[in-house]
Amino acid sequence: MQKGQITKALSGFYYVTDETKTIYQTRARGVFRNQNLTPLVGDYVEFESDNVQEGLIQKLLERKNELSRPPVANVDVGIIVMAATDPAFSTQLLDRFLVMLEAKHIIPYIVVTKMDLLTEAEKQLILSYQSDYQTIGYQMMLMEEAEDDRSEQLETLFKDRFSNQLLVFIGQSGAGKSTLLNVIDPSLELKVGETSRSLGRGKHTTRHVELIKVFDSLIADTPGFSALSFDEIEKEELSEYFPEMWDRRAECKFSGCLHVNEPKCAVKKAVSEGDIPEYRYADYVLFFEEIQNRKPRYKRKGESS
Ligand SMILES: Nc1nc2c(ncn2[C@@H]2O[C@H](COP(=O)(O)OP(=O)(O)O)[C@@H](O)[C@H]2O)c(=O)[nH]1
Ligand SMILES: [Mg+2]
Ligand SMILES: [Zn+2]
Repeated sequence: MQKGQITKALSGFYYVTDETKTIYQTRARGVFRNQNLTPLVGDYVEFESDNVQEGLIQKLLERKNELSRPPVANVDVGIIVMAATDPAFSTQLLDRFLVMLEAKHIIPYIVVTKMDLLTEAEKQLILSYQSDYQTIGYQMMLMEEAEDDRSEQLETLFKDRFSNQLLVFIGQSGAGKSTLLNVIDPSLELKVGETSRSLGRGKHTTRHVELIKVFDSLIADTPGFSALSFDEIEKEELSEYFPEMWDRRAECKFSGCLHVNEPKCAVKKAVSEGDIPEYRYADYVLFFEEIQNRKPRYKRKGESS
């Protein structure tokens, strides 16, 4: 049995790349369909093949995580692209992305674009956010204006931090994702200023997902998280996805403290003393209420009652 990773899915074929970087065109065993299992790009698989044109995937290995939009498994890093302005910088949107990545055990990395459009005073505000988020433990890179510096900055980032990682790009339309990817790999020739579901290389059908190799990383060619609701998160687990709150939970009076209405709460104390920014806590409460008020879900197939 051979082992590899699915790096592209197209028209019922799965392209599996093995350790030697050889790509095999394979199909999935019929048994997956009966078990309601769909191989995803990013899956590690066992397959059998006599030649690169034909092969059969026999087994899907366990997934670390999976996204539905784009349909990708085993994502390591989520690069959140946030514009400093146009569209306006929003800590609430950033916190939403961060929670979604944390819940999937994907390491967030924040890149702020359009710094060149800011006044000095506006720059100071972004720098204060950078300091807040780095204190929590998140990396936040502010993009230099000059094209040359940018590509150097990004090449270093990719080679030092993202080697052998599977990445997805996340961010609002207009945030600068395509622009950024073009700087990282000019051969992508992505159109900028266009709203498109895909990052835009080649012909796309809805069944087409491909991992693009950039330096030693793989990038999913479709931006992640088009839906921004917390459907899969329960309110009791939400504080796990705010690292600065999770770290303080042992100091709360009540075990299982949700940091909302409880007295002697270490999180609320940290907010009042300025150790946790008020906007972070406000977003926590907002998301908490969103989860609490969401409509009961219809039971999914396979869920017991
Ligand atoms: N001034 C400035 N404009 C930028 C920057 N990055 C992207 N843009 C512009 O923002 C618009 C949207 O960029 P695009 O890459 O298409 O965003 P996407 O929707 O996230 O892929 C385009 O007009 C880009 O030229 C930047 O760092 N500075
Ligand atoms: Mg784009
Ligand atoms: Zn608490």
